Amino acid sequence: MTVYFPEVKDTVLYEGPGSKNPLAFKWYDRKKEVMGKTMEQHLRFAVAYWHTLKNDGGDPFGAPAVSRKWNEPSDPMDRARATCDAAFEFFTKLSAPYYCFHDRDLSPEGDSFKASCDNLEKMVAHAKTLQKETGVKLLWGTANLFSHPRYLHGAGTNPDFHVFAYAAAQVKHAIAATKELGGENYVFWGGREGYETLLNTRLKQEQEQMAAFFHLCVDYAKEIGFTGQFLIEPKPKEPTKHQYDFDASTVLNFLRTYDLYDHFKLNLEANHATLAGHTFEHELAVAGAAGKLGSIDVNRGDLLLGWDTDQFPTDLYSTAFAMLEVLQTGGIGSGGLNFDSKVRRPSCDSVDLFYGHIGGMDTFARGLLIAAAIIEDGVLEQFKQERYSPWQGSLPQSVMDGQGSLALCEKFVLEKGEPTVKSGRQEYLENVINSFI
Ligand code: XUL
Ligand code: CO
Repeated sequence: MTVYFPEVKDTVLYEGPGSKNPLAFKWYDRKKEVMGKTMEQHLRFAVAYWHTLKNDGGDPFGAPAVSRKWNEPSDPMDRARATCDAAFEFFTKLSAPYYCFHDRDLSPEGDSFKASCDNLEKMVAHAKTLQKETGVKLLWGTANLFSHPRYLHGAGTNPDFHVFAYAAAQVKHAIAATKELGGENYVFWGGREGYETLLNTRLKQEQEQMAAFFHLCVDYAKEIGFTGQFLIEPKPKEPTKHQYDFDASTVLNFLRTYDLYDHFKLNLEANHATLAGHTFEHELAVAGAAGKLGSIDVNRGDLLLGWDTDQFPTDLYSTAFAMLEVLQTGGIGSGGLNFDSKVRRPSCDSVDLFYGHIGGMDTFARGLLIAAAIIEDGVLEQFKQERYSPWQGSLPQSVMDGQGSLALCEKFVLEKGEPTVKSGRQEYLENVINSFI
């Protein structure tokens, strides 16, 4: 059997914060209990097949820069099988419990639609065998409806019904593949579902088409008995200038408008949040408040660069704030933390893939510990309780219950006079957070 990562001899293990071993976890101790669940149960890490196995290091200015042993076979299906074998060796050595894939990462596009479907079916069978052998599970599957030139005007939002139908047919197979592999969720990221210029675009029609597309998917999942959670992944721009799934609020509004609300939750990505001008935790909080926090793509952007750099998460503040939202929402259910992250182009060795994931897993494990300590201490909750305590009176309650009136508020003000201005104590609270980090 070919070994694709000979530089990593054994499974990466937890050795504790004092370890100097770069191929060991310093914080991710998967069986450690935190607030009643193990770290593994809280974090549900997944490896992204596309970045980890398929990223060739090419960028708009340069050729593919990494050579991977699994890319050596010249026949596309042999290459796909070697890639899948390498993938499962990687997942196992990293002790990652889950992975995520697009249909076209797992299997190559064929000469016809039918040939592409046959390729996918063969690779699903291959992956299924490896899942059984290793115990690694599928967090979510998705369809790549954005790379092939046929989708250059979008998939579900395409002005040509022929392309819409092609995308629908492709997604049918991707959902079936996800079901076959026991996928716990299915993700829709609207790759080119947006527009470049209104000069050639019927915005309302495109959004209605997208909704119709989702309804077809909901019907199909019901028809075949796929019970995994459907997720939409918001992103404000890139590849199109205006993406219809701009951010969490926009997607929730879209789902309500088109009678799709009950069928979807959200998959929030850190770097997409920052591209939308939000913090990651803002997007998680918006989804959490609506009961729609489904899953998370963990990465980070670079605040000096305006695009989706998909870097591995290394910022403790960001992971602690993210895990605070996750814990306060009661967890992510069938979702997980998918590393939609890639190593930088100059990190051209296969072992760099391990360093990226180990760092990301440790940073989130530490973020979890910090968030749990803050919650257990109760300092933020006590502060908020005090801050909102004026809402506990009988008039505020009746306002909340829809029984108030402007006249009753006026009466209240006439009795109470001028409100006392109170500090939000932001700097104090930031100092408190630092004492946990
Ligand atoms: C693109 C992105 C995707 C989705 C899955 O920015 O994040 O990789 O996660 O299609
Ligand atoms: Co993503």
